[in-house]
Amino acid sequence: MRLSRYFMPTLKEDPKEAQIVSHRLMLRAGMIQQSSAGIYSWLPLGHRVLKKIEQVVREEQNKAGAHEILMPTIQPAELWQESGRYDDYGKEMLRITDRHDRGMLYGPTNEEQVTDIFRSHVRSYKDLPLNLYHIQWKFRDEVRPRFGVMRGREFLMKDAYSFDMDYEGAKVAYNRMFVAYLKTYARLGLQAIPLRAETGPIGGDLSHEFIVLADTGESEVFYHKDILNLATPVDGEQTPEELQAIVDEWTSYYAAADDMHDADNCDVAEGDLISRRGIEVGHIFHFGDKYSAPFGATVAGPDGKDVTVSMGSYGIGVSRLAGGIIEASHDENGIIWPEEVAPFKVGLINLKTGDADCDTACDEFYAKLQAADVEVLYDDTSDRAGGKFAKMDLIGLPWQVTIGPRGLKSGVVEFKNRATGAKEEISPEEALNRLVG
Ligand code: P5A
Repeated sequence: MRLSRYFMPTLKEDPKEAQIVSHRLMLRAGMIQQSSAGIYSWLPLGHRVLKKIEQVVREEQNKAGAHEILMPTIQPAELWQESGRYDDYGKEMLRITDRHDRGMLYGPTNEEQVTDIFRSHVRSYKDLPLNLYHIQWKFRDEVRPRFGVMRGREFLMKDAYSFDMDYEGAKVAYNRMFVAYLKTYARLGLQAIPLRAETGPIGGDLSHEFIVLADTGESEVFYHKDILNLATPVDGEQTPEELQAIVDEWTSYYAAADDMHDADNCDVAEGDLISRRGIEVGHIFHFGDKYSAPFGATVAGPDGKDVTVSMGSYGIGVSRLAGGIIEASHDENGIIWPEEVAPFKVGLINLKTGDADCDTACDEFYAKLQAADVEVLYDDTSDRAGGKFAKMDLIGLPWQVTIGPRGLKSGVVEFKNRATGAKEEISPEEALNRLVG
């Protein structure tokens, strides 16, 4: 992409409304624009990041055997009356009336909708286990939308729903999602801590939150320091026993949110207990028959008798993650994207646009990167060099290649690693080799 043709409305000054670094940097990098409180448009750079996060989440859900569907944002009130949550949800639910005076709502979550799909089609234990997920916008009329996309009113969530014959099966589904989450966050360059959690309005008796450490996080967490040294589970199909062993290992260390932490009865040695703030980037629930019972979601078991299915739901805050990753990965100059979610892999800076040799060298380098399918943002504008460097650091692409008249004379380009700041002078061929593949 040529920057001269791109829509990336960066800001030089810090926007006044932004209280935390991710919100400030997302606005400054031209990733998002507020539409109303807690509701945002995603501009090209932000949209690329959002799609990349979504794709990582999708790949790990698919690997875990979940099937992607797409349910609507607008749901009929009847479904929520059937589960009894229509009244419970209160003001957080955005209620709408259609032209026939039918009660509708903008979905804050999809337990009811997916249970309705299930009961319409699944009849036999032979069709289980089943896990259906979608990546869809949600609306919750939060009392205090704040911190940009971190606590929005409209936000993108991945929500998966599992259906099993009994608790044993549901526990395997739960563990499989737990392990998929650990892999997902690791691919996103994040270190996530699972915490035993309250189930709140989703309900159920078993629940974990996944927390990413960041000073601006909304929850205080207490954890055993060694939890940060655990290895991410490896890829591959795991047996129920292997899944359980991984979950047991990760939950054997102490980790609790402040509302679950009891300082007087916590037996972690003082030097081992760490307290930090964190961002909730995922939340998983086992709730058994809370929705399947009122919905009559049953299957015929091997003996022909009907069994009410045991369910769980599993959420990841996809749009929140865009902010969460920035909270975890930035410096005083801007964002530092992990490669998996970077909007482009490399920024190409033409130090002297208008200089015939520089333009030719940059255009050729750009063409070669494109031919090799390397995502590149090419600053071909006539801005001054200082401005170009500052902008590239701000938007945080993992690699920067700078081509200028002086380097060209000695046959080198400058190759910079955004994360470490390390700069090397190497030949254009060597730079290409490092970026391709
Ligand atoms: C699990 C999936 C649920 O809604 N039902 C379907 C269950 N869980 S949850 O904890 O309420 O939300 C899941 C994740 O969504 C993100 N999230 C938000 N992101 C941005 N703005 C918000 N207002 C918001 N609310 C929830 C969080 O990452 C949460 O873990």
